[in-house]
Amino acid sequence: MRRLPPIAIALVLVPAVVALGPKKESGPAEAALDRKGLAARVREETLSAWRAYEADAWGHDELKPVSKTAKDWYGAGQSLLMTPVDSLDTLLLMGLNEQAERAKSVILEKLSFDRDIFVKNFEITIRLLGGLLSGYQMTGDERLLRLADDLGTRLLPVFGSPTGMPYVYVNLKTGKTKDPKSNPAEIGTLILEFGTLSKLTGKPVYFEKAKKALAAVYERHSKIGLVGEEIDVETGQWTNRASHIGGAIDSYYEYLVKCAVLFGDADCVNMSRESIKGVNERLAEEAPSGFWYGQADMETGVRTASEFGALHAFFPAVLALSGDLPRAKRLQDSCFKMWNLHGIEPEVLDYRTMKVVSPGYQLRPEIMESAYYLYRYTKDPRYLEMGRTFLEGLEKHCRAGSAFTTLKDVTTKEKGDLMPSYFLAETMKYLYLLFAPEQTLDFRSVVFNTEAHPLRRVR
Ligand code: DMJ
Repeated sequence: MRRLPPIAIALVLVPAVVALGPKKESGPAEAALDRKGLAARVREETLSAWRAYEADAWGHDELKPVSKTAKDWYGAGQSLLMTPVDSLDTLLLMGLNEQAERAKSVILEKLSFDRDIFVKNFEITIRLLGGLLSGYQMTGDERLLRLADDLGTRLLPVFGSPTGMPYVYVNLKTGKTKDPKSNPAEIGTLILEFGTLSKLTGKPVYFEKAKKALAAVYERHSKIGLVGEEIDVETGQWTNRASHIGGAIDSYYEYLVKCAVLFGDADCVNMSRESIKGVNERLAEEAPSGFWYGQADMETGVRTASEFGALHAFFPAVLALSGDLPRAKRLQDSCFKMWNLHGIEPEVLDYRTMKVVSPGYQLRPEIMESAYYLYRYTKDPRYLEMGRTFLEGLEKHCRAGSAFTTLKDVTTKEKGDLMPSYFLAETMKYLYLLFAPEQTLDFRSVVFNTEAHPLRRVR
């Protein structure tokens, strides 16, 4: 595998980006917490969940662990191997080499993108393109890069709208596109994967299309620096003015910051700085229950809701990465409060009343991701303790046979029946990396895509 320079070096070479990286704090001494034992426990749980996938859903997209059946996103016979592709780098990082080898083999033998199906560009990019690229960078197996290049080529027609912003769906065989009503997250969460593909293949078109799309959202921000929840990619008009940091917008902010870090792109440095400023000025809120980020009209700034949930919990990580540790720490404390209300976090909470608005838990990783970033930057053992609480909550409430399942309701703990591919890609990976020795993965030498696939800078 080609060794690539750590991001730390890139930051020195690109002074504009330096401001985005927080200084490492000298934190309190590590608590007497059995990190080694916890890392081993996460690894065991991952192995057992993977085995359940192998036993009951092998070759399919995802496992339904309660009914012990499988889910294929695009219908029977159309599996795109979401779980193997999403899990490959997690298995490698945990040293589960036999399982990683089987995942890689099934990908190389069975994964074909020559399919007459409309796929969701965003999901396919973050899970499959991201997974293939990190898999390639970790194994050096050129066949994974060829698959990524083939997929990238088939996704490219998605950018064919008058504004350059992608349609929601693209047909992998015909290149036809559909659904012009999209959102900042689905439009703006492509540049890490497409950009890395450009660098690895020497084809600039991927980076250019994704950057044009990202900039097209940014250019349409309101006078007060906010973006809305839905936009028509053909007209460029906002069709929903609700502004927040939750689903449909979330990873747009994440990728502005990470584009600056991974590529040292000066436009992304400016766009991310301005965007995070708008969010802090207009959406942050001090409430009796803590420090949160709510919802406002993107034009007027009038507050429209005080909702925060599992998806919003990515933001402490982004704040930390952008250099704002004080806000990151305070927000993570609020997230932890949200988790502890019912021993597992709800999809949405009203932080003014502290009542659950949407009661499901989709095995989401964001809160673990933020604990991991904060631990890496501060070395404060409180984040390890948080991680242990998250792991115990998962084991207590989400276990389904030897795997894990979503919950329909965190207040009753009624179970759903799905182990989404991001559970092994993200949730277990971030928990493992939180407890594992730092040399397992040099945090500063990679940028994680929004599906937790670690991407290395390519020169
Ligand atoms: C993942 O697919 C990604 O993290 C995405 O950005 C948001 N949703 C899920 C996890 O919750």
